[in-house]
Amino acid sequence: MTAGTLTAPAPRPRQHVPGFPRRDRCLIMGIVNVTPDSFSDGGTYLAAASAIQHGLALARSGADIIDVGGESTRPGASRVTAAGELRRVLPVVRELSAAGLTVTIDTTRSRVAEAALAAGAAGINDVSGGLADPAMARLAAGAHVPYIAMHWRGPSRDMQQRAVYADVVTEVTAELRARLESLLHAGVDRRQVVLDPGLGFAKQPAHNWQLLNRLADLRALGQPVLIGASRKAFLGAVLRSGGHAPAPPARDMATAAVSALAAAAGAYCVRVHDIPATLDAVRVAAEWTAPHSDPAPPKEGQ
Ligand code: PMM
Repeated sequence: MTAGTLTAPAPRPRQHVPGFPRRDRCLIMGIVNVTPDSFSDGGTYLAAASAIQHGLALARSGADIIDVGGESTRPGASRVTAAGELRRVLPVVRELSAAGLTVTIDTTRSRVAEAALAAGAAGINDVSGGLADPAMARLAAGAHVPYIAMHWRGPSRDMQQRAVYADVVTEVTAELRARLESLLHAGVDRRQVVLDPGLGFAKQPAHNWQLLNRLADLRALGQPVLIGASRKAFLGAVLRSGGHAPAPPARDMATAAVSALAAAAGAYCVRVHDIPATLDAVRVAAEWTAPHSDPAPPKEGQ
C-alpha cells in the first residue's frame, strides 16, 4: 500500500489516451449538465442554447474536454427516459463537436452513447463503468473511442445504502479491476480506458478522502485515472461554518485544491465545473512534479 504523497513525481512520459488532447499537465474536463436537477447547476443549462454557450465558455477558459450529461446522478435522483435524455444532449453534443471541441457523453445508456458519438462526441463517460447497460462495452469496443469507467455500485436512487466497505480503497480498486477485465474481454482496447473511483457514488465523505489519499493504489492498475470531486458534498462538509455548508459554487476553491493535489499525485484528468482556478492548480502541479534541474549560476554582472 502506498500513501498519496506530494513528493512522488508523476511518472514520465505522461499517459495519453488516443482521442483525447495531449497535454504536459493533468487534463481538465468541464461539466455541462443539461438537467433540471443536478446538485450544483440543475436547471441552469437545461435549454440547449444556454448549455452550448456554457460549453463554449468552459473551452475558452481552458477546458480540454467538455462532458455533456442529460441525467442527474445526485443521490436519490430518479431516472429520465432514454428519449428524454437524447432530446437534452444531442443538440448540445452536435453543436459543441461541430465547433471543434472534444466532447464526452456522460451516460450509462449505450443507445444514448451511440447517438452522441454519431453526433460528433469523441468519447464516453459512463458512471456505471459498463454495469448499467451490458451493450455499452461492445459499443465502446466497436467505436474505439476513449471510455471512462467509473466505480459504481448501483443506481443513484439508493446508492448511499451501498456505501459499506471494510477497506474502501482495496475494494474500489478490485471492483474497478474487474470492470477493466470485463471491458478488455468485450474487445475494448486497454489504451481507451480511463478509470475513476466515483467520489460520492456509494461513498461516505471518509471513503472519498481515503480514495484521494491513496490514489497510487488505483494508479497501480496501470490505467489513467480521472477524479470528479467538483463541488461535491464532502468538500462542502470541510468548509462548513456555523453548521452550514457553503452552496456548491462556493466550493470551487476547495475543488481547485483537490485538483492540485490529485494532479500532483498523478491523476490524468479532473472533472470540474469551474475552469480558471483548476487550470492554475494543474499547471502548478505540473511544475511541482517536473524534474527541475539546478539553474545555471548567474553570470558576472547579472
Ligand atoms: N460525477 C457526477 C457526474 N458524472 N462522471 C465521472 N466520470 N466522475 C464523477 O465523479 C462524476 C461523473 C456528478 O456530479 P455533477 O452532478 O456535478 O455532474
